[in-house]
Amino acid sequence: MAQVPRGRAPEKLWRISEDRRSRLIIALDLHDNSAGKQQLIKRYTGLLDGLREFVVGVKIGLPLSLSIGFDGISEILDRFKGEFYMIADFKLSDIPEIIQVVLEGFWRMGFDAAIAHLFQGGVGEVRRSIDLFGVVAMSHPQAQLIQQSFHRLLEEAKAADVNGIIVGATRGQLIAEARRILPETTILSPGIVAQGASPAHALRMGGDFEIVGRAITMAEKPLEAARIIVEAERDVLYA
Ligand code: NUP
Repeated sequence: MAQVPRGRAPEKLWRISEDRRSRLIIALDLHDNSAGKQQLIKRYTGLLDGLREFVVGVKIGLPLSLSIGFDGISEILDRFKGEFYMIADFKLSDIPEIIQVVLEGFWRMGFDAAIAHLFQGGVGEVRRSIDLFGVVAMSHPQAQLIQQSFHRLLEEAKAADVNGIIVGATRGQLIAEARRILPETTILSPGIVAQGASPAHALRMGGDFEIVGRAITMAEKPLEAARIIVEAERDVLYA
């Protein structure tokens, strides 16, 4: 298995982003047991089909796994991994050996990247089969403990040579600080609209990509919601 070089920028994500002139990653946190699996998969693939024009990455975690199972996720990956950068967000926080095994499993499924915590230590020891993003600052207001360790986690991210970091869009000053300390690192920021940050705010503060879930997935017109966010991003990027 080819290994991802430590610290390398997530090339596929940047390439798709440049082609689409977008920095939007969708969080597909859909959890629904109201229909059969195949029906749900059809509904979700229909959503992604429609969003192709604006979205560059797809973030998948436990909610969707509970809804359609890992087999269902594999179907989605097989169909869309050529078109989107696929991120497994299970916020791994285990010993390095186990994280390594999990990354191999994700790689086999077709994921391009995974998100892991850094506070447990040892992420630098993990042999990577896919890109790895480390959580440095979370978006929710209760993330006090993590926030107190912000600079320490940035050091850990640097030492572990992760391929990018997660800094909540609700924490603009921390995005700016992360950009100052790690100028080359790719920064992904969740927390847009549903958690209070406005579209493109994270980019203005020095972030690179915006992760958006409910503001799109629960919108009456998801394509329209995605378009509004991407247009705000383009105003910042190509002004
Ligand atoms: O700090 C974080 N905040 C956050 O919301 C780190 C995350 N990975 N997320 C994820 O981003 C969260 O699990 C969800 O999938 C997404 C935000 O969704 P929404 O608030 O846009 O619906």
